[in-house]
Amino acid sequence: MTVMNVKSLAIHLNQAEYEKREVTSIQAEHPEMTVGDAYKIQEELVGLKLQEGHRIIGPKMGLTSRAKMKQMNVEEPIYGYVFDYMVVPDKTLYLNELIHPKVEAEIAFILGKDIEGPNVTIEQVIEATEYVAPALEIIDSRYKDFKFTLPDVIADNASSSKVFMGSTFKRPQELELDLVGVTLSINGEIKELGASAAVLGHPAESLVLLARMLSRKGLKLKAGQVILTGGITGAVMLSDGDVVQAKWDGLGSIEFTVKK
Ligand code: OOG
Ligand code: MG
Repeated sequence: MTVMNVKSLAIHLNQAEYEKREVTSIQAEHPEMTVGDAYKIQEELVGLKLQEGHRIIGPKMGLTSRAKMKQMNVEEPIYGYVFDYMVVPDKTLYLNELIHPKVEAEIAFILGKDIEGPNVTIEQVIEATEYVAPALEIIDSRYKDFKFTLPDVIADNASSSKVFMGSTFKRPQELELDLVGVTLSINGEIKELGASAAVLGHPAESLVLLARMLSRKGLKLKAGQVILTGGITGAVMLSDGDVVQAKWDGLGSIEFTVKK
């Protein structure tokens, strides 16, 4: 894939996000696109957003649980970036700002120290983590019908769209971090449930893997970043009027309403 292709595809995906417009699979038009090309497109897209004045909250991991891999038909964890403008300040999600949003329950890590290198351990991740907190991620793939290949979804910033942060912050040592039960309900009915071990056996493992992936590019996880570790269960499609509530054992709950 040429440098020109990489630049124009990043602009294409960025515009699709801002115009809330579905696009066709890039892979379908560029069968040659590799995972490496896709991360180059993502990097370019992140650069565009930074130029526009947006700030990175942190990188995020995606497709870290079997439930997510199965649902999306993609077999490999990926990363993307969450920006300041994606954080929802109140308790309402507006559909007119989105294409076809889904919600997923996650555990966020807030770092007190940098994490760097290909061989960090879970213990080092926990030691570098100031707090863990619950988060509901809203993913909104820019691709038609939410269908994509692995390179497609990487190029599209791992479907990043919005985030609701919870208000319960715990020190990582205060919880059995792999045994956090979670339920995700819509209009009072449980749609998905699971335990945090669904994320690579332990959600801190998600940061181990992220640090490894970033280290290949000479990058690291930085103190102050808020890092989403990936959906514990499958994601749930949202419609007008939905009242969404998720509960995490030991980490409180998050609730929001979906409006047109
Ligand atoms: C890709 C993003 C996945 C997660 O937590 O697994 C993700 C997608 O499913 O569209 O954010
Ligand atoms: Mg996610």
